[in-house]
This record gives sequence, structure tokens and C-alpha cells, in this order.
Amino acid sequence: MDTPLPPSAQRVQNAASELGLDVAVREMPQSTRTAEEAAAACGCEVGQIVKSLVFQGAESGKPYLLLVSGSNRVDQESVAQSIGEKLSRPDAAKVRAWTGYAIGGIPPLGHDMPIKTYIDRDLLKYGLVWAAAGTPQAVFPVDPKALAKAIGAIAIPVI
Ligand code: 5CA
Repeated sequence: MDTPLPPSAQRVQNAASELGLDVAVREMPQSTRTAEEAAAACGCEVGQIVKSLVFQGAESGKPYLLLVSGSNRVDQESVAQSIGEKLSRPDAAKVRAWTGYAIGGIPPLGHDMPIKTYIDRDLLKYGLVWAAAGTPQAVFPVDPKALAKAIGAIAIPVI
């Protein structure tokens, strides 16, 4: 029998299933806390790792989730233009309060509150990407287009 997932990872698995996304969350023996570590653990390119980065609207105060290819460094000005307001980076406590997860394991779905989500168009060129699943050792592989569709993420350039 499979070992049960930790509660945070199980929450992501349940949320994915509720969205009709056919994915299987798995706990890796190694750390997947950073994109580089996740790529090593998953045996994929760093570009195939989904970084789930939380920003805050400077005017609205609202959270935004930006799903970014592991090999891209976000140009915050360019992303702000796509989103339509200036952005700041919330601290780790706020990210946890909004999403329900700690940095290093923030998933692209299954958050405590609905968060408007954008996806790096560079992720969409891969057939398969790997996203964090609630803990710094939990991940799931997914077709990026299916992920974007299931969560209603808007594709934008981020660099
Ligand atoms: N598990 C991996 C990939 S599957 C992962 O979660 N990577 S990540 O890139 O999405 O998460 C780490 C990111 O959190 C860093 O790139 C960084 O932008 C952000 N971060 C790190 N420390 C803080 C902090 N104190 N406050 C806000 N964001 C932070």
C-alpha cells in the first residue's frame, strides 16, 4: 500500500481532483524546495519546474499568483503591465495566510482563498511540467495546458 501523503499534500491532491485534473501527487525522497532541487529530484529540466510566486497589487492590495518556469527570472514591471497594476512582494507570513502553504511548497491550486492566477507562456511549450504540492518534498507532474485550463490561469510573458 502507498504511504499516505502529509495533510498539506493531500489537500492539493483533493483540490486537483475536484477541478477534474487527473494528477498524482507524490512525495520525493529528496528536497524539492527550490526549482533546481525539484528538477534534480524529478529528473527534468529546470525550465519544466513551476515556480508558484505570490505578488500583491500595489493599489488593490489583492494577491496574484504567478506560475513561472524555473529557468525564468520575473520582470516585475513587465508582469505589472500585463496584470494592470503595480506589484509588490508580500512577506512569507502573508503568503502563508493567503495560500495556506509555506514558501517552498506553494502549489498552483488548492489555496485557502481564490487567487487570480497568471501563467508564464514559456511553461506552455513543454508537454509536461512539475509543480509543488503543498510541502517542500511534494510535487505532481501535469500537462501545463491542462493545468492552466483547470485553474483558469491567463498566459502572459514574464521576462
Ligand atoms: N517547490 C519549489 C518548486 S516545485 C518551489 O516552491 N519553488 S518556488 O520558486 O515556487 O518557491 C520559492 C520562491 O519563494 C522563491 O523563488 C522566492 O521568489 C520566493 N520566496 C522565498 N523567500 C521568500 C520570502 N521570504 N517572502 C516571499 N517570497 C519568498
